[in-house]
Amino acid sequence: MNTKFKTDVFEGLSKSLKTLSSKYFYDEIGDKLFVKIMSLPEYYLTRAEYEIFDTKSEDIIEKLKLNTLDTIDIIELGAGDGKKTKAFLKVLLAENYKFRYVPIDISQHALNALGASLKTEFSDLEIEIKQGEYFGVLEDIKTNKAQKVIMFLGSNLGNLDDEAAQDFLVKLSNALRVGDKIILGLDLMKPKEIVLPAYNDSQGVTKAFNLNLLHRINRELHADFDISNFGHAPEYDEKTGIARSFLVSKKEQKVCFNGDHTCFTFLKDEKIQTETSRKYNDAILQSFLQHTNLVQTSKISDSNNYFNSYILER
Ligand code: AVI
Repeated sequence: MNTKFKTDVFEGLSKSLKTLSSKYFYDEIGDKLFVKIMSLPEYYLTRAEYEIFDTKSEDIIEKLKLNTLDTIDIIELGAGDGKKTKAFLKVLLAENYKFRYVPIDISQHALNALGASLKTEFSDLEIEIKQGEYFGVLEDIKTNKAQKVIMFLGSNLGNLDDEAAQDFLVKLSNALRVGDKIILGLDLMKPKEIVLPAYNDSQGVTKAFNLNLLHRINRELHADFDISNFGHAPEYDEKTGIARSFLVSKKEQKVCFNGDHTCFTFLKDEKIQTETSRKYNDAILQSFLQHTNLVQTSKISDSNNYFNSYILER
Protein backbone atom coordinates (compact mmCIF):
# COMPACT_ATOMS: atom_id res chain seq x y z
CA MET A 1 0.00 0.00 0.00
CA ASN A 2 2.85 2.36 0.79
CA THR A 3 4.88 1.34 -2.25
CA LYS A 4 4.92 4.75 -3.94
CA PHE A 5 5.72 6.49 -0.64
CA LYS A 6 8.56 4.04 -0.02
CA THR A 7 9.98 4.35 -3.55
CA ASP A 8 9.90 8.14 -3.31
CA VAL A 9 11.56 8.17 0.12
CA PHE A 10 14.32 5.74 -0.93
CA GLU A 11 14.91 7.70 -4.13
CA GLY A 12 15.05 11.03 -2.28
CA LEU A 13 17.41 9.78 0.40
CA SER A 14 19.73 8.24 -2.22
CA LYS A 15 20.42 11.59 -3.90
CA SER A 16 23.64 13.47 -3.22
CA LEU A 17 21.45 16.39 -2.05
CA LYS A 18 18.82 14.47 -0.10
CA THR A 19 15.15 15.36 -0.61
CA LEU A 20 11.76 14.26 0.71
CA SER A 21 8.56 15.49 -0.95
CA SER A 22 6.37 17.96 0.95
CA LYS A 23 3.31 16.15 -0.39
CA TYR A 24 3.96 13.56 2.32
CA PHE A 25 3.57 16.15 5.10
CA TYR A 26 -0.18 15.71 5.03
CA ASP A 27 -1.09 12.62 7.02
CA GLU A 28 -3.68 12.92 9.82
CA ILE A 29 -1.16 14.55 12.19
CA GLY A 30 0.29 16.75 9.44
CA ASP A 31 -3.20 17.97 8.47
CA LYS A 32 -3.84 19.02 12.08
CA LEU A 33 -0.48 20.76 12.34
CA PHE A 34 -1.15 22.65 9.11
CA VAL A 35 -4.49 23.87 10.48
CA LYS A 36 -2.55 25.22 13.49
CA ILE A 37 0.04 26.84 11.20
CA MET A 38 -2.70 28.72 9.36
CA SER A 39 -3.63 30.62 12.53
CA LEU A 40 -0.08 31.31 13.77
CA PRO A 41 0.75 35.01 14.18
CA GLU A 42 3.82 34.63 11.95
CA TYR A 43 1.97 32.78 9.15
CA TYR A 44 0.61 35.85 7.38
CA LEU A 45 -0.44 34.02 4.17
CA THR A 46 -3.83 32.73 5.33
CA ARG A 47 -4.80 36.00 7.01
CA ALA A 48 -3.81 38.06 3.97
CA GLU A 49 -5.77 35.88 1.54
CA TYR A 50 -8.76 35.73 3.89
CA GLU A 51 -8.75 39.54 4.09
CA ILE A 52 -9.04 39.67 0.29
CA PHE A 53 -12.06 37.34 0.23
CA ASP A 54 -13.62 38.93 3.29
CA THR A 55 -13.39 42.50 2.06
CA LYS A 56 -13.11 42.26 -1.73
CA SER A 57 -15.24 39.34 -2.90
CA GLU A 58 -17.59 41.77 -4.68
CA ASP A 59 -14.60 43.14 -6.54
CA ILE A 60 -13.37 39.64 -7.46
CA ILE A 61 -16.83 38.69 -8.72
CA GLU A 62 -17.09 41.85 -10.80
CA LYS A 63 -13.67 41.20 -12.31
CA LEU A 64 -14.55 37.60 -13.14
CA LYS A 65 -17.21 38.93 -15.56
CA LEU A 66 -19.37 35.87 -15.09
CA ASN A 67 -22.07 34.71 -17.41
CA THR A 68 -25.27 35.25 -15.41
CA LEU A 69 -27.57 33.33 -17.75
CA ASP A 70 -26.30 29.82 -17.01
CA THR A 71 -25.30 27.87 -13.93
CA ILE A 72 -21.59 28.31 -13.20
CA ASP A 73 -19.32 25.60 -11.80
CA ILE A 74 -17.13 27.03 -9.01
CA ILE A 75 -14.45 24.35 -8.73
CA GLU A 76 -11.98 24.46 -5.87
CA LEU A 77 -8.75 22.47 -6.11
CA GLY A 78 -8.12 21.26 -2.55
CA ALA A 79 -10.87 21.22 0.05
CA GLY A 80 -9.19 23.50 2.61
CA ASP A 81 -11.03 24.53 5.76
CA GLY A 82 -13.48 26.57 3.68
CA LYS A 83 -13.09 29.86 5.55
CA LYS A 84 -11.99 31.91 2.53
CA THR A 85 -14.31 30.04 0.18
CA LYS A 86 -17.29 30.64 2.47
CA ALA A 87 -16.68 34.40 2.39
CA PHE A 88 -16.68 34.21 -1.42
CA LEU A 89 -19.70 31.91 -1.81
CA LYS A 90 -21.69 34.07 0.59
CA VAL A 91 -21.35 37.06 -1.75
CA LEU A 92 -22.14 34.97 -4.85
CA LEU A 93 -25.34 33.78 -3.15
CA ALA A 94 -26.24 37.31 -2.02
CA GLU A 95 -25.79 38.53 -5.60
CA ASN A 96 -28.11 35.76 -6.84
CA TYR A 97 -25.66 33.98 -9.09
CA LYS A 98 -26.72 30.50 -10.19
CA PHE A 99 -23.82 28.20 -9.40
CA ARG A 100 -22.68 24.82 -8.09
CA TYR A 101 -19.72 24.56 -5.75
CA VAL A 102 -17.46 21.63 -6.65
CA PRO A 103 -14.55 21.01 -4.26
CA ILE A 104 -12.01 18.44 -5.50
CA ASP A 105 -9.69 16.74 -3.07
CA ILE A 106 -7.83 13.46 -2.71
CA SER A 107 -9.14 13.16 0.86
CA GLN A 108 -12.78 12.03 1.19
CA HIS A 109 -12.52 12.87 4.89
CA ALA A 110 -11.60 16.52 4.21
CA LEU A 111 -14.39 16.77 1.60
CA ASN A 112 -17.02 15.35 3.94
CA ALA A 113 -16.02 17.79 6.69
CA LEU A 114 -16.16 20.75 4.29
CA GLY A 115 -19.45 19.59 2.75
CA ALA A 116 -21.09 19.20 6.16
CA SER A 117 -20.00 22.62 7.42
CA LEU A 118 -21.10 24.32 4.17
CA LYS A 119 -24.51 22.63 4.32
CA THR A 120 -25.14 23.92 7.84
CA GLU A 121 -24.11 27.45 6.93
CA PHE A 122 -25.67 27.69 3.48
CA SER A 123 -28.71 25.44 3.25
CA ASP A 124 -29.47 26.55 -0.34
CA LEU A 125 -25.99 25.92 -1.67
CA GLU A 126 -25.65 23.30 -4.39
CA ILE A 127 -22.51 21.29 -3.64
CA GLU A 128 -21.01 18.45 -5.62
CA ILE A 129 -18.08 16.85 -3.86
CA LYS A 130 -15.52 15.18 -6.14
CA GLN A 131 -12.95 12.87 -4.63
CA GLY A 132 -9.83 12.23 -6.70
CA GLU A 133 -6.73 13.72 -8.32
CA TYR A 134 -7.35 17.26 -9.64
CA PHE A 135 -6.71 16.52 -13.29
CA GLY A 136 -8.55 13.20 -13.35
CA VAL A 137 -11.67 14.94 -12.05
CA LEU A 138 -11.26 17.97 -14.34
CA GLU A 139 -10.97 15.64 -17.32
CA ASP A 140 -14.23 13.93 -16.27
CA ILE A 141 -16.11 17.22 -16.08
CA LYS A 142 -14.53 18.86 -19.14
CA THR A 143 -17.48 17.97 -21.38
CA ASN A 144 -19.87 19.74 -19.01
CA LYS A 145 -20.72 22.96 -20.85
CA ALA A 146 -21.13 25.17 -17.76
CA GLN A 147 -18.72 28.07 -17.42
CA LYS A 148 -16.02 27.15 -14.90
CA VAL A 149 -14.26 29.17 -12.27
CA ILE A 150 -11.31 27.28 -10.79
CA MET A 151 -10.16 28.35 -7.33
CA PHE A 152 -6.57 27.41 -6.51
CA LEU A 153 -5.81 29.26 -3.30
CA GLY A 154 -3.30 29.37 -0.46
CA SER A 155 -0.23 29.79 -2.69
CA ASN A 156 -0.31 26.02 -3.09
CA LEU A 157 1.26 26.49 -6.55
CA GLY A 158 4.39 27.68 -4.72
CA ASN A 159 5.00 24.22 -3.31
CA LEU A 160 5.87 23.04 -6.81
CA ASP A 161 9.27 23.65 -8.39
CA ASP A 162 9.07 26.22 -11.19
CA GLU A 163 9.06 23.61 -13.93
CA ALA A 164 6.35 21.57 -12.21
CA ALA A 165 4.32 24.74 -11.55
CA GLN A 166 4.48 25.64 -15.26
CA ASP A 167 3.43 22.11 -16.22
CA PHE A 168 0.58 22.37 -13.73
CA LEU A 169 -0.68 25.59 -15.35
CA VAL A 170 -0.40 24.08 -18.83
CA LYS A 171 -2.45 21.05 -17.73
CA LEU A 172 -4.96 23.31 -16.01
CA SER A 173 -5.38 25.49 -19.07
CA ASN A 174 -5.83 22.37 -21.24
CA ALA A 175 -8.58 21.15 -18.90
CA LEU A 176 -10.57 24.37 -19.44
CA ARG A 177 -12.67 25.80 -22.25
CA VAL A 178 -12.34 29.27 -23.73
CA GLY A 179 -13.91 31.82 -21.36
CA ASP A 180 -13.34 29.77 -18.18
CA LYS A 181 -11.62 31.59 -15.30
CA ILE A 182 -9.15 30.86 -12.53
CA ILE A 183 -8.70 32.57 -9.17
CA LEU A 184 -5.06 31.88 -8.32
CA GLY A 185 -3.89 32.86 -4.82
CA LEU A 186 -0.16 33.58 -4.68
CA ASP A 187 2.12 34.74 -1.88
CA LEU A 188 4.33 37.64 -2.99
CA MET A 189 8.08 38.23 -2.73
CA LYS A 190 8.92 40.25 0.36
CA PRO A 191 11.76 40.80 2.85
CA LYS A 192 13.12 37.76 4.63
CA GLU A 193 12.29 39.33 8.00
CA ILE A 194 8.65 38.61 7.13
CA VAL A 195 8.97 35.35 5.18
CA LEU A 196 11.36 33.42 7.39
CA PRO A 197 9.37 33.64 10.67
CA ALA A 198 6.34 32.31 8.75
CA TYR A 199 8.34 29.10 8.28
CA ASN A 200 10.04 29.16 11.70
CA ASP A 201 7.39 30.21 14.19
CA SER A 202 8.16 30.86 17.84
CA GLN A 203 5.86 28.06 19.06
CA GLY A 204 7.68 25.45 16.98
CA VAL A 205 4.55 24.27 15.13
CA THR A 206 6.25 24.45 11.71
CA LYS A 207 9.23 22.58 13.11
CA ALA A 208 6.87 19.83 14.35
CA PHE A 209 5.17 19.84 10.91
CA ASN A 210 8.52 19.30 9.18
CA LEU A 211 9.73 16.67 11.66
CA ASN A 212 6.40 14.82 11.43
CA LEU A 213 7.58 13.65 8.03
CA LEU A 214 10.29 11.58 9.78
CA HIS A 215 7.75 10.30 12.35
CA ARG A 216 5.53 9.29 9.43
CA ILE A 217 8.39 7.45 7.72
CA ASN A 218 9.12 5.64 11.01
CA ARG A 219 5.44 4.72 11.45
CA GLU A 220 4.59 3.72 7.90
CA LEU A 221 7.88 2.49 6.48
CA HIS A 222 9.34 1.07 9.71
CA ALA A 223 12.42 3.26 9.74
CA ASP A 224 14.42 4.11 12.85
CA PHE A 225 14.92 7.87 12.54
CA ASP A 226 15.86 9.30 15.95
CA ILE A 227 13.87 12.51 15.58
CA SER A 228 15.86 14.31 18.29
CA ASN A 229 18.89 14.03 15.99
CA PHE A 230 17.33 16.29 13.35
CA GLY A 231 16.69 20.04 13.33
CA HIS A 232 14.37 22.27 11.30
CA ALA A 233 16.06 24.88 9.08
CA PRO A 234 14.13 27.09 6.65
CA GLU A 235 15.97 29.40 4.21
CA TYR A 236 14.76 32.24 2.01
CA ASP A 237 16.50 33.81 -0.96
CA GLU A 238 15.12 37.32 -1.39
CA LYS A 239 16.51 37.62 -4.94
CA THR A 240 14.79 34.53 -6.35
CA GLY A 241 11.81 34.59 -3.96
CA ILE A 242 12.29 30.94 -3.09
CA ALA A 243 11.85 29.69 0.47
CA ARG A 244 13.00 26.17 1.21
CA SER A 245 12.64 24.06 4.33
CA PHE A 246 15.24 21.53 5.37
CA LEU A 247 15.75 18.90 8.04
CA VAL A 248 19.35 18.96 9.25
CA SER A 249 21.22 16.01 10.71
CA LYS A 250 22.69 17.13 14.05
CA LYS A 251 25.41 14.47 13.92
CA GLU A 252 26.87 11.73 11.74
CA GLN A 253 24.34 8.92 11.86
CA LYS A 254 22.78 5.97 10.08
CA VAL A 255 19.06 5.37 9.59
CA CYS A 256 17.75 1.94 8.63
CA PHE A 257 14.49 0.58 7.28
CA ASN A 258 13.58 -2.76 8.88
CA GLY A 259 12.75 -5.68 6.71
CA ASP A 260 14.59 -4.16 3.77
CA HIS A 261 17.94 -3.92 5.48
CA THR A 262 18.37 -0.64 3.64
CA CYS A 263 20.30 2.05 5.49
CA PHE A 264 21.15 5.65 4.68
CA THR A 265 24.02 7.57 6.23
CA PHE A 266 23.93 11.23 7.19
CA LEU A 267 26.90 13.48 7.79
CA LYS A 268 26.86 16.03 10.58
CA ASP A 269 24.98 19.13 9.24
CA GLU A 270 23.79 17.27 6.15
CA LYS A 271 20.46 18.62 4.91
CA ILE A 272 17.33 16.96 3.55
CA GLN A 273 15.24 19.39 1.51
CA THR A 274 11.58 18.85 2.38
CA GLU A 275 9.73 21.79 0.88
CA THR A 276 9.83 24.65 -1.62
CA SER A 277 7.51 27.60 -1.01
CA ARG A 278 7.97 30.01 -3.91
CA LYS A 279 6.99 33.64 -3.59
CA TYR A 280 5.84 35.47 -6.71
CA ASN A 281 5.57 38.80 -8.47
CA ASP A 282 3.67 39.74 -11.64
CA ALA A 283 6.69 39.09 -13.89
CA ILE A 284 7.25 35.56 -12.55
CA LEU A 285 3.59 34.69 -13.05
CA GLN A 286 3.72 36.21 -16.58
CA SER A 287 6.72 34.06 -17.47
CA PHE A 288 4.83 30.95 -16.31
CA LEU A 289 1.71 31.91 -18.27
CA GLN A 290 3.68 32.27 -21.50
CA HIS A 291 3.59 28.51 -21.85
CA THR A 292 -0.19 28.32 -21.47
CA ASN A 293 -3.38 29.57 -23.11
CA LEU A 294 -4.13 31.62 -20.02
CA VAL A 295 -4.01 35.39 -19.63
CA GLN A 296 -4.05 37.40 -16.44
CA THR A 297 -7.00 39.79 -16.57
CA SER A 298 -6.76 41.36 -13.09
CA LYS A 299 -5.36 41.00 -9.60
CA ILE A 300 -6.62 41.91 -6.16
CA SER A 301 -4.23 42.50 -3.24
CA ASP A 302 -4.57 42.57 0.54
CA SER A 303 -3.97 45.85 2.42
CA ASN A 304 -0.30 44.99 3.15
CA ASN A 305 0.40 43.89 -0.45
CA TYR A 306 1.58 40.55 0.92
CA PHE A 307 -0.65 38.36 -1.23
CA ASN A 308 -2.44 38.52 -4.60
CA SER A 309 -5.56 36.87 -5.92
CA TYR A 310 -4.87 36.75 -9.66
CA ILE A 311 -7.75 36.36 -12.10
CA LEU A 312 -6.77 34.34 -15.16
CA GLU A 313 -8.83 33.60 -18.22
CA ARG A 314 -8.55 30.78 -20.74
C1 AVI B 1 0.39 24.67 1.71
N1 AVI B 1 1.52 25.56 1.50
C2 AVI B 1 1.21 26.66 0.60
C3 AVI B 1 2.21 25.97 2.74
C4 AVI B 1 3.38 26.95 2.41
O1 AVI B 1 3.34 28.06 2.93
O2 AVI B 1 4.26 26.58 1.64
C5 AVI B 1 2.73 24.77 3.52
C6 AVI B 1 3.55 25.16 4.73
N2 AVI B 1 4.75 24.73 5.00
C7 AVI B 1 5.19 25.27 6.13
N3 AVI B 1 4.27 26.07 6.57
C8 AVI B 1 3.22 26.04 5.73
